[in-house]
Amino acid sequence: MLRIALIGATGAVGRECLALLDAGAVPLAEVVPVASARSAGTDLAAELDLSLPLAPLTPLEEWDRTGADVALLCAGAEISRREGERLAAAGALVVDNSSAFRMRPDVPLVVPQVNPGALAERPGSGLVANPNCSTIQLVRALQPLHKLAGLDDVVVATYQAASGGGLRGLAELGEASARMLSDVGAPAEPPGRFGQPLAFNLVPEIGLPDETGFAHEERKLACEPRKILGLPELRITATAVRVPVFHCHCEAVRIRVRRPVTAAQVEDALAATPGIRLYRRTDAVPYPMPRFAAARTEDRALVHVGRVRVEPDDPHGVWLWVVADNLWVGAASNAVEIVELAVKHGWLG
Ligand code: 11C
Repeated sequence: MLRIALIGATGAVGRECLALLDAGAVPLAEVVPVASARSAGTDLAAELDLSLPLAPLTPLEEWDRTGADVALLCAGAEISRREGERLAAAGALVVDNSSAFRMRPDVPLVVPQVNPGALAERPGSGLVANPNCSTIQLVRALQPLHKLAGLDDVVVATYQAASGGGLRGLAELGEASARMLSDVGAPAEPPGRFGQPLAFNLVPEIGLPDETGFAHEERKLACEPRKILGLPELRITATAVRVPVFHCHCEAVRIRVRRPVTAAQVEDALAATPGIRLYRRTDAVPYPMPRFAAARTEDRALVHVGRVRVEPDDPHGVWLWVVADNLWVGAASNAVEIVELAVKHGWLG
């Protein structure tokens, strides 16, 4: 029976983690929700209708940090950098949802459906990193193609939902959309969570650009899949765009594979992969869309893939359209599945 500390419990991903733990993902002695003092008074049990053994919401500033078997960090990279190693030193297995430790060689970066072997042993660092949301759905769709024909080169354009910017991002999109619908000529809202107004707009920069011009989200999409897939030489590049959609990230992916393939072979490989729902051109709903990929609990657990095409003049050129719930597949369920794997390996008492 585990004692889990959940840091960032009142945020968008923290709430999804609580829902998954409440559904019985792992045996629980207690979940200690931790958040900043700003969240004082939030009644998570009532708001989320939880029946798991939940301690009172504890302010981060007052939390004693001892006694947790697992610390789930969902409060952003700054807090992860401050708390992660300290919690690991206190004996917790730290599952970190931020970008703080992902590329460190002593920290496994894990998508349980893709590289569970990275967790064959408990890491000496005590840290396990959860990848970026847009990375997780991408590698889950890429892996069957890699097995089928070998990956050579990947180009991805993302269409990322407001929920990637947390509860504040969702609220900003909702409020600005309502304002514009009631007054189309209203002046643009000041830049908020997304750096630019998002309602009825597209923002082609997620995170800060570096000196090459690639934004932080694009750099994560280039680095993390190489580590997860164990392909350090893989050529992969991205353009990341924020779109005025509440939930689910979408990706248009162009993959150059090493051996020639047909669309039917690619579809069959994807259809045979657990956790992927394939949409064929002949299906009643012929492609996945963000409004529907998060509609029901069973949809939220899947990576939805459609628009499978092989270029008529190049049997190595494959295109996919990949949609997934970024808060669920892309964050909370991946983190909780890492904890499940640790339990299975007998690391947690
Ligand atoms: C977004 N992908 O949609 C980001 C959110 O590195 O875990 C998650 C950031 C991360 O804005």
